[in-house]
Amino acid sequence: MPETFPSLNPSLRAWLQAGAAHFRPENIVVCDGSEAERERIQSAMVGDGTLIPLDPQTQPRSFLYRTDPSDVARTEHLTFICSDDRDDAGPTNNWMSPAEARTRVWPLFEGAMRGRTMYVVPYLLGPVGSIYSRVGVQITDSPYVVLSLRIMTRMGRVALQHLGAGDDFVRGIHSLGDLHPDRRFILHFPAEAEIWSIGSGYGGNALLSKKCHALRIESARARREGWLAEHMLILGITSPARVTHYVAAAFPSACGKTNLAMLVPTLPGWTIDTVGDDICWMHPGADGRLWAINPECGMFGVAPGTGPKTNPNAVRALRHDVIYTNVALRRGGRPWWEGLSKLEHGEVLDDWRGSPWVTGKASPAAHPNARFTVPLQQCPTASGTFDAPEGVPISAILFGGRRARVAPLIYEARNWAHGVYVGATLVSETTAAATGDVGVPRQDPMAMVPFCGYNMGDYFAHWLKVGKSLPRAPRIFHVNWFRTDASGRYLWPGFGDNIRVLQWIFDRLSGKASGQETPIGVVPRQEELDVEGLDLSPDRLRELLAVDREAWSQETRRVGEFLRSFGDRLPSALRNEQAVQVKRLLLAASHLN
Ligand code: GTP
Ligand code: SPV
Ligand code: MN
Repeated sequence: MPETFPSLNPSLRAWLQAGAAHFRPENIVVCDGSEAERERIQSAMVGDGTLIPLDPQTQPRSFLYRTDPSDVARTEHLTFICSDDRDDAGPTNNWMSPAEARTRVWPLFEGAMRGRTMYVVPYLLGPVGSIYSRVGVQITDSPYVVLSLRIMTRMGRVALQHLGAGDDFVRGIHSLGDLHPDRRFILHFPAEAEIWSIGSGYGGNALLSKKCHALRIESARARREGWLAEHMLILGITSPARVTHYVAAAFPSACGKTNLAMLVPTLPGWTIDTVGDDICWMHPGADGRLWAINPECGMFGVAPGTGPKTNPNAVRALRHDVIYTNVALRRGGRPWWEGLSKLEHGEVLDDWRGSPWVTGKASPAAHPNARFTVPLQQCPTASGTFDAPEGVPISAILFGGRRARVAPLIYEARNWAHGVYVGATLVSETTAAATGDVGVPRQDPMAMVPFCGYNMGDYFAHWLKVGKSLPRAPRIFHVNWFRTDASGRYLWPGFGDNIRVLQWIFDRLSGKASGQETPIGVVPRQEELDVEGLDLSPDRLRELLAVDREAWSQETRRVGEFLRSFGDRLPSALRNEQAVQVKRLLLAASHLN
């Protein structure tokens, strides 16, 4: 094992030396991000059977990776914020004292890399040359993580160039450990800008650049510095009149960000520009607007449900150079998942675990949280704006979730403070992106409950403060593509037809649509929504836009309890918004619109 890293800057070198002494790897590789390095790692993994090459004719340079069956999604109950004061983590985070982290978790790293290679992965979050970009260095003993980070981030030499002689980088240590859930921990030290992750090789648990760094660590830094690090897609939309607006949208995990970020509009003359599909950093600009960059340059997208009808742009992006995780495999080396294509009757596949699976079997062939990892530039609607150092100006922010009932298709907040209340009271049904029950409604403010690195009461206050400082703050909307009828069918077609909802947002921004006031905000008048060509009766449209007083009164009571859990950290402005909503609902007629 080499004792020095002659080419690296002294603070990085010292940290790596201390790490290597504790983890005791057999080899150390400092990654440069080159094509040759990628090929070396790939062929070693193909050689030892951990990476399965797909059909080179139809899936060039694409591979399947299977994770341990106990390690298939983020594990929020094993994810902790390690701050000195428990209150700084807040009621929505797990907390561990730094002292306990040292006695309980640090020893798990001792000798954890024995017999393995320790990869040192420098990465840049954000465009090259942007003043908003940040450097991280992840130590990992998983070659799959290295290949994934190479797609998700600007990795290697370019990151070291950004760092230069400086000390300002986020330190991430990651080891697969023994992959046992009892010895799995994902710890964050926001004050030290450090991440420790052990016992998982999956997604946000292991690609530390993503949720751990770009959200949990950076949200805490953003609060100190006056900007916002959010779980949002970034999308540019151009109307037939050639007006362009950029929007950012926060939906919880597996609730439609990647899909909305690359929709194929079903209305003629509209075009889109995919800037980001998961994470968004927004800074107040000199012009009084919020400017957004995507810290990532790849997508780690949900495979099931992605097909030529629902998301043709994703299917096109997946033509080559993809790493698939936990999808099924057709004989002949083509990947498959529920919603991709029709199988032949009686066709036998390997399921996500590698066991034989026959069409018609009740359990899915692909894991419900199976993913594709692919460079953003392979998305046909990514025009390169994601590389712009200054980012894009945001006209509207959307909050949304999966709600079978209650939440209408779209409504607009009355102003910024009300919009923060709408975001803070977001409810969505849980999905397979995290372990635990699926389909249970939960409070997920700004879709950030799993990702906020500090007390969310303070986070709400920060949102209010940022908005106050903006002369041209974005307008705030709430959307719900997932409302169902009595038989459980989606009322709204979704996907490409979501452009119809975006069109209403354009009409609100230009002043063309007056909408209709309700106690929860402004909803479209039925005639303001273009539903031409849809198989949608006026009754169903009415149901989609309905705001039911009884349902909303119950909802608002539950929301009140949730907000009270923040105690005196809850900003008084949100307490006021809550009181206003209660009052408006009391005064309203039972049929609100
Ligand atoms: P994360 O990567 O976990 O943060 O997820 P995401 O928010 O990017 O969700 P994604 O776009 O990958 O969608 C998750 C699931 O929701 C997929 O199975 C999609 O097919 C489905 N979905 C996305 N958009 C819509 C929509 O407009 N309508 C319906 N019915 N389903 C949708
Ligand atoms: C999410 O769960 O919101 C994701 C996938 O984007 S992961 O990277 O696993 O967090
Ligand atoms: Mn996500």
